[in-house]
Amino acid sequence: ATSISAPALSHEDIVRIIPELVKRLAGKKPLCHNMTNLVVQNFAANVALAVGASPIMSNNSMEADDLASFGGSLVINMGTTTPEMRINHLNTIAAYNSVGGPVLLDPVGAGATQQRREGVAALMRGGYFDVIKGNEGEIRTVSGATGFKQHGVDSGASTLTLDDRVQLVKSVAAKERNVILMTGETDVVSDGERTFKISNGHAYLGEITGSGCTLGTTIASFLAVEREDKLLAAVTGILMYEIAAERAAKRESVRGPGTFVPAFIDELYAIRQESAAGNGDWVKAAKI
Ligand code: ATP
Ligand code: TZP
Ligand code: MG
Ligand code: MG
Repeated sequence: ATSISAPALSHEDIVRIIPELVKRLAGKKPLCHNMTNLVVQNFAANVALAVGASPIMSNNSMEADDLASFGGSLVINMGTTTPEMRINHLNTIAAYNSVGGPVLLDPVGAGATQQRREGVAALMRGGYFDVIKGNEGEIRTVSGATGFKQHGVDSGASTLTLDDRVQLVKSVAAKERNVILMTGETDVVSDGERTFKISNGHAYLGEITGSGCTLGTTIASFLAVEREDKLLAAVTGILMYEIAAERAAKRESVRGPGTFVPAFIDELYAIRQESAAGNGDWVKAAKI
């Protein structure tokens, strides 16, 4: 079986199951195929390695069938996309969809420009995404909302209450029949039936580029080894990522965003090693 079954995902399930899933990822080292933006290539590859996946950064859809046959997952990140890239994205999504390979979409900056609004709609018409993750402006755009504007890739201050965010995420997940994650200081994630609010993480994540993008790579890595319960894969990725950030920020050597990044990669690696050795105590820090 590819699923560690616990549909309710109670707090006890989380403490027991999540470290097991981190261990499983470490044991399987699945391929995580990233079609991501020009900013985060190296950071995303390092995060994939730290959590226990095998990254390949490839934007060439001519090799998509070969890559999809290796049993891994795909990240589509719109951060620095172009019209030609959209064709590569659509062809690669089709290759993964046809073999049942998991696909995650990060519609970076979706609410900022007409090109991006059209781009995200074209991708969603063109294929199935197991998980769509984004900040508030991005997920609002995915939901079809108009009449507000993102000023770039950052969300800016939230204009929705937490209850509004929960309702929106839940309804989009039910409509798209997938998992929707809206990130922020509190992350909201839902499969349309089960919805979680997660308030781990650290403010430094908002002060570095690529924290949203590399969270996507992390969740996709878990989707490669947990295909049945996509919400469990997403929650596992979020908790590993955010608890690693909390641990890194506490280190004496960390003085700001610059020193945070290498410490963060070290803590992702440490959590993987602890879990692989059967020590799942780290997950007790979960605020879910
Ligand atoms: P934005 O550019 O709007 O910041 P993003 O795509 O970079 O969006 P974020 O919403 O920053 O994504 O989320 C990335 C990760 O950082 C998530 O795990 C989120 O929970 C975490 N995060 C961001 N800001 C904070 C914060 N102030 N406190 C705790 N965690 C945070
Ligand atoms: N510009 C285009 S993509 C990108 C920037 C700065 C990275 C965005 O990364 P994140 O993870 O959404 O902060
Ligand atoms: Mg950001
Ligand atoms: Mg982002």
